[in-house]
Amino acid sequence: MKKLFIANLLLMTATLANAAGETITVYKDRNCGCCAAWVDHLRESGYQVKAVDSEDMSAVKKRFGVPASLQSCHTAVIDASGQIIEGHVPAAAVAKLIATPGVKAVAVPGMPMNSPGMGKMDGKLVTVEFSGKQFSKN
Ligand SMILES: [Cu+2]
Repeated sequence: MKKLFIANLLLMTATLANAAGETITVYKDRNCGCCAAWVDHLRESGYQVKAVDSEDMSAVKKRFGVPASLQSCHTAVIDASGQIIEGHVPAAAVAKLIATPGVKAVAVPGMPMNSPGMGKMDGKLVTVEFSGKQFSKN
């Protein structure tokens, strides 16, 4: 029993350490203030972020296959896994995504005021998979 507990603890520590070291590339318009605020949120949460200013965000969304109904301001890619993050997805949902390799892409559509980079979180922010299925609530 105790052994199992320690094994779980080690696994958790490894997962957290992994998440913290992860590099994420964020594509955004240079004039997008809430995109920059989301980049800060990721950095504060321990991610390495490479922010790339793009002149043509609709081309970026096309390239990564973001469904029109789920689009937001910025589009990001977890470098190691190629998983895609559309919009103001909270760091907790990003960590869950990294821990769930079977899910290829998640989104917070639009620019909800209860999302990081937009406003104060209230525990009701829903992150969805590109299929539309709920992935996380933060
Ligand atoms: Cu935004």
